[in-house]
Amino acid sequence: KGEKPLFLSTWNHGLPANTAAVEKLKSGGSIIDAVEAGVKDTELDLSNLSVGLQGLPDREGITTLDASIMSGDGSCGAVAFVRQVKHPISLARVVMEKTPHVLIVGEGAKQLAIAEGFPIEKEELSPEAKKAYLKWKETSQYKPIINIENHDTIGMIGMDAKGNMAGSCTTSGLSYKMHGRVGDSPIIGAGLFVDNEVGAATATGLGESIIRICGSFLIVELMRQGRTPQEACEEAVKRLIAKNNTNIKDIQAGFLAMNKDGEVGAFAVHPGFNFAQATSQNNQMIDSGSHFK
Ligand code: SD4
Repeated sequence: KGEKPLFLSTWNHGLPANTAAVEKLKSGGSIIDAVEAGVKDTELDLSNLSVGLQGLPDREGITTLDASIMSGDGSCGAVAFVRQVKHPISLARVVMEKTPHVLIVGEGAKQLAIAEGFPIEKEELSPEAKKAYLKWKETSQYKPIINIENHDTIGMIGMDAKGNMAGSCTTSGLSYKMHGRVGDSPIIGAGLFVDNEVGAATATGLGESIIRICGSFLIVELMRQGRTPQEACEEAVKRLIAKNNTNIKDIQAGFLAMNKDGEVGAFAVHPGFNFAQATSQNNQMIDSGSHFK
């Protein structure tokens, strides 16, 4: 059915991320190397205000990062509420490969980064983030705005030519969140889930709404029961809407999925969600369908 290798990544920055992932595979890297290299590209993208240290800060003016990585054999690692680390995805990989744990947060994650020789960056907002933060402080209104300020998390899922799957997800989370808030991206099963026997899924959008339904795990389990990736994504969106019904017009969330045959699916609550799909020859943006039109 589908072509392998195959990569799916959220939003426009998914294009260069997919390119980096495909290159990594071509140069002999593993599928885990590929999904790490892919989103590292986004973590360095200064134009992206929702991923990496250039991301918009929380209410206190501090940028804190969340990331997770998972392999199709069930190995996984994540970090949350991390400061001053440029590549939280690589730190998540350290958690997966070098510790007996799955999730390490905050100061402990920074200590791990230091122990592993990660550079610790100066805590300083980028000029663009600072400008946006100061403007936000004038009113300090917190309301998640769909598809405008909170839409740039990168979630990537991929499969190599042999059918091994992996995924990665990295974000600065929602802008102007409460200090210490953690979203879906570092929560295995919410922002990311991968199982070589079935398929993989990742999420973007309002993390709280995604955690509530264990979105990515739900999609993989629906595929295990025989749904196509597209049907599974649509069902997850339906479930999300049912569980977040009171304020659904303010909530955007989108899901990406692939199964082990290389079939793909994508669906969102509202219009505006797009993703990049790459094989070794091809890399293109696709608009996802949505529940509300
Ligand atoms: C979060 N899911 O922290 C992230 C935000 C996001 O695209 O996906 N933006 O809730």
